Amino acid sequence: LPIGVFDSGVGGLTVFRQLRNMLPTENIIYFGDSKRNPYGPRSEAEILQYVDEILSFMQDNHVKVAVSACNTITVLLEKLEHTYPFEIVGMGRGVLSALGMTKNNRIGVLATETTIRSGKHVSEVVTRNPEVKVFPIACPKFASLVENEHLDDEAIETAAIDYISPLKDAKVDAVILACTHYPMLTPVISKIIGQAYLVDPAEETAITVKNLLEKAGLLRTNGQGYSRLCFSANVDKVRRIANKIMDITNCEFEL
Ligand code: DGN
Repeated sequence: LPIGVFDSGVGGLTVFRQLRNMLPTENIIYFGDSKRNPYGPRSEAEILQYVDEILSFMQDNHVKVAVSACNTITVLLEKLEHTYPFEIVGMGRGVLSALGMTKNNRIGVLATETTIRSGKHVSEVVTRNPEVKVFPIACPKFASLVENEHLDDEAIETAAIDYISPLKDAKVDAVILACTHYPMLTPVISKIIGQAYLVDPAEETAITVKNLLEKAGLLRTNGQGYSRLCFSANVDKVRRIANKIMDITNCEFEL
């Protein structure tokens, strides 16, 4: 049985690539809602309806676990009304990594508006260590720019300067990339902010999935994993973006 991975678009590919590195024998089915993204500015009710549709698709494909490779969806998961015959793993928050890396107790969080509004990253940091000062920044333009292939050009740099400069001024030395699109922007973000450590929560999320499957006795232990990457629109564009950020052998892209 495959692992299901889903996002509003291409962002979840940064989680997919971690899962594939960590679990190369697993089959993975990915769904990206490229027709209806970005989800960030949409209402909660709308996002929840789309997520239910995606999870039904995952159920039809008999996944053994589904991974919400999207922070915006993850903060809403507890509000889902329907239940499914598999566990749904949300994005890790990256808080322990950030706390482990910061030396000056100043941490930045970059995410969509919905994720920032939820306040979850800030409250987890402060609960764990009240001494730390957190600087949350919503980056409404980032996900759409990435979906439109602006990974390393002037358009993304202009947007990034607006969002990242306040973090540089605040002298944060660790930044949580709390939207799965953002690890694709690591070079641009680093260029603006300088030395700060960038946390990609995809790694801890992949570890959670691995532990869960191991415990349930559901790990596939041999063979070469095969991946199907399904998108609701723009498959050619998506394949180009995927090809920029990872090795796409053994991946089939479909509409
Ligand atoms: N990649 C999504 C996230 O991690 O929040 C955001 C995508 C979007 O629809 N804005």
